Amino acid sequence: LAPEAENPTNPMCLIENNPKEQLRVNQEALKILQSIQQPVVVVAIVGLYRTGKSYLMNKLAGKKKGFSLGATIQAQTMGIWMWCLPHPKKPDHTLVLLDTEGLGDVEKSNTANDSWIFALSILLSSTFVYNSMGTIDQYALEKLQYVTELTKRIKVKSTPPKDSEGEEEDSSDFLRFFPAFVWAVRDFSLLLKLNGKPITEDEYLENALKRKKGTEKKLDLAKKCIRQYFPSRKCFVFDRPASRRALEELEDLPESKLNPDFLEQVQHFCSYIHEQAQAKVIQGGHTVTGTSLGHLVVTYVDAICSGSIPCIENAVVALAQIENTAAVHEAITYYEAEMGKHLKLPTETIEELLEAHAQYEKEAIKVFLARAFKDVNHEYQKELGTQLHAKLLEFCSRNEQASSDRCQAVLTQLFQDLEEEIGKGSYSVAGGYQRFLDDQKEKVDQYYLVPGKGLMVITAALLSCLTALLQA
Ligand SMILES: Nc1nc2c(ncn2[C@@H]2O[C@H](COP(=O)(O)OP(=O)(O)O)[C@@H](O)[C@H]2O)c(=O)[nH]1
Ligand SMILES: [Mg+2]
Repeated sequence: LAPEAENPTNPMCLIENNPKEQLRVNQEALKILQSIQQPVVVVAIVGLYRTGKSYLMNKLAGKKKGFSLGATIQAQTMGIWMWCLPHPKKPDHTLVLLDTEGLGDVEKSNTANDSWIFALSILLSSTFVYNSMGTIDQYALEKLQYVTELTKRIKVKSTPPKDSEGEEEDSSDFLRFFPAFVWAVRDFSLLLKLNGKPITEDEYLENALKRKKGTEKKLDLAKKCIRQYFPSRKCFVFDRPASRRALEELEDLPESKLNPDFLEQVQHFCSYIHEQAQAKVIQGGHTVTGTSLGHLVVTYVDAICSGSIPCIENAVVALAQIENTAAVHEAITYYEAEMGKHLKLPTETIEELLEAHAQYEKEAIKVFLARAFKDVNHEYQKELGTQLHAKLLEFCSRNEQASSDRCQAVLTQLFQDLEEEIGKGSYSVAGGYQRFLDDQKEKVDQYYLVPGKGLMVITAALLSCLTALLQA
């Protein structure tokens, strides 16, 4: 099991939004997020405070308690809360729930940042849930005003398109990287009917998003923006979960005390999200892990705090730099480990080393390509090539060294006897020199026969050893 699957975390504030302050990334939460190497399915929920968002997110987590509900929220930090859980349906994926706290709450959060919280929720999620109470009416659409400001809050490209049709192009660009959109309508009290005929929840939403004669321009724009930015749309309606008095203590109520229709609707919603919500993917089709989601959080919040508009392209470029550097490192580490494991130094021939290099170089490049993305002009792949070549040279010199060391050791052992004889003066007698030459030849022959000496058989070591003996 991956560590993240073993240790589901508790909800933590990831991006803090305190009154009169700038947005701030909570470093502790960031660390936890960045330790997750699995792909992430990111579900964010946004909507006015006290509309049952946290309650619904706890249902998605499959837990009775988790994100604090309205009644207990007083002491909590406002902003975007994060909860990382093993995905209940997708093995090797982590489900990241992002709950927003305090939207529209003038007392406890910095409402000037509300539209940034809204934009960040879109930028970071792969499924974006908009939660509202009652029906999808004028009021609910008005509260979705942030969606009409999105072009002021999110930039897709670092340079604006030059042609006059810029705006149109911009919105088509927008939607390619936007999350799937889900509208959750709570305490829904209408019958799902249109002109007397039963309709689905999705049809209800689509009908509400249609242009209608006589609607305010602002509302029309909100509808148009939702239709344009979110090509994938779903709607879920929920009955009121319990009697008015029971609502306060909803999270402690046994299921038997809840409206069975509500329970079924929650069940339906949860299985849809668990089965259909996709892992987050960014430009270039690269799947986002907890680690890279953490980088995105930092890049976007930094951009906002420095007074600029978060730009998807810039964030992806920054992410690619980090990921591709890591991919080079991972590939080199792989190459070194495999060479170390399979290659016994010194090798008998240089070909042996080169063959191993060719094989593990190929595999290392595969390791690199599996992780790298947006490697413009193969810049990082070239860097990997350079580093692999340097590693090869390093292995060659280690091979030579290992061979030299081995030869040296063999020689030392073989010639030990000779040196002892010389020391004793055994050859300083008549015919001694011839005997010395014979013994020496025998040792040299033996030396050549010892296996595993590698490339450096005729070594400087042997020559110097012989010279030394002659001088002795
Ligand atoms: N009327 C109603 N109240 C709910 C619903 N879900 C939860 N609540 C209650 O509404 C209060 C606020 O819920 P909470 O999930 O904290 O709302 P949030 O501020 O949007 O996150 C709590 O007392 C919940 O028990 C719902 O579907 N309808
Ligand atoms: Mg809440």
